[in-house]
Amino acid sequence: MAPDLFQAPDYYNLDELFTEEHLLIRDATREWVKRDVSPIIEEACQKAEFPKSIISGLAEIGAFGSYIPEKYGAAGLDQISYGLIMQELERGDSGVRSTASVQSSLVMYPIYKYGNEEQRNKYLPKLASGAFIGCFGLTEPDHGSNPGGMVTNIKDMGDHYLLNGAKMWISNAPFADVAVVWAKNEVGRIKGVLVDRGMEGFSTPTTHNKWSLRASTTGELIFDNVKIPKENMLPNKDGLGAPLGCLDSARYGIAWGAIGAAMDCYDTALRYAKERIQFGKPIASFQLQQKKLAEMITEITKAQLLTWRLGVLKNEEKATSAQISMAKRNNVDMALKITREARQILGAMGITGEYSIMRHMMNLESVITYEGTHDIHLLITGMDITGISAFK
Ligand code: TGC
Ligand code: FAD
Repeated sequence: MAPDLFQAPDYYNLDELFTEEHLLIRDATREWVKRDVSPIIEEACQKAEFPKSIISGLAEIGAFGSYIPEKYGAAGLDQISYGLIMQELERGDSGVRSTASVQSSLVMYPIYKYGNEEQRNKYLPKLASGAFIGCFGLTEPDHGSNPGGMVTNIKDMGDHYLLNGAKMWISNAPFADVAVVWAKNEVGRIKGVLVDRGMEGFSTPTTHNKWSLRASTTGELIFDNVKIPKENMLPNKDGLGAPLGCLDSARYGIAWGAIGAAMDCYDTALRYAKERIQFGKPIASFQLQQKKLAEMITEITKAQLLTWRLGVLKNEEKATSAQISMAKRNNVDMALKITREARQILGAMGITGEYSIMRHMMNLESVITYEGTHDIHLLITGMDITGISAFK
């Protein structure tokens, strides 16, 4: 793979909107990605392997539970710092960002928000340090966009619960130490339970043959009469709003992450266009190529501004779920379109693993689907502005 020469575009001087701490955190993550992710990520993707060697580095840069308080071993940062970390990780690869966002927003967040103090103390320090990897089981074979229809169920057996059912498409499932699993109780109320690796009747087969997000391992969670100790239930929130609250946090991180992937493709295409000579001139001198590049930087800049504002609202605890949906949908779509244009600028070279563009493009096909599909987020905006749900 070509050396990582990434230079981040900042067309509207957005750096002036960030604090010194934000910039330090972002630059440290950027450097870490250049040093520890870029040299190995292409091979990991080709082999369809999550590079476990980066887990300790992710923990050291504070990517696991960035905004969870320091007393639980995490970094205790603000929401913009979390977003900037996600941006830089996804600049390297969406699969790397996925691992950090699942760990932070889908595993540590529910334990912190919905768990009790014993559960926080038991799991959060291990998750923050990377000693434990977690996963989040919401999607089922027959319930993707409609998680409220889930059939995975939990029965109160007196001194324990019995868990039955299956989850599908679960990031990090095959090697996760703990799974945050959503299941219905006897009266159909959705509850969150912590399922530890090794519990009898719990298995996690790997999902093979993915063309997308190959550096992130995906699998199933299968529960066959799994005995769940009573202390493993998350006590402080139930109902569909509980998992959806975690998704708000993860979708927010993805909105930032997608900008990273887009910036990487734009930067690669710009450099290539200035160096590649055809008809005796750099291809960057041709108006059609300039149009592509000019439109890319315009879209990236709009997404940066949207997302910075969302970060400010998030810090003030004022960001709504619908605002987060708009940013996730807009930014992932923007990034995917940029990967396609950037790929064309590189001609045949664009399809090779020598450059990151095709890898980003394939990754983003998952990102536009998971955490709520492109169309579901549009309908969430529609519901918010009309007051009418298209789902009912
Ligand atoms: P609806 O009736 O609208 O809502 C049910 C309850 O939930 C509340 N709620 C939310 N709470 C917090 N955050 C949100 N974003 C919320 N949206 C809704 C709502 O107020 C209500 O509460 P209550 O107290 O009245 O019961 O629910 P619905 O069944 O009509 O469905 C709405 C819909 C379609 C928007 C929702 O189900 C949805 O978002 N579907 C998409 C599913 C999804 O995003 N799945 C993601 C799985 S995890 C994943 O993909 C991880 S990828 C990991 C990686 O990065 O690798
Ligand atoms: P479906 O819900 O079957 O949707 C298929 C199509 O129908 C989509 O285009 C959708 O937009 C459209 N559609 C559905 N309903 C409507 C409607 N009402 N109106 C209009 N159009 C509609 N899940 C987890 O729980 N944990 C994870 O860690 C996780 N990781 C993932 C990793 C990867 C690589 C992938 C690809 C997925 C992951 N998912 C995970 C699952 C993901 O969240 C779901 O794939 C997603 O929510 C969509 O569900 P589905 O694939 O079943 O599609």
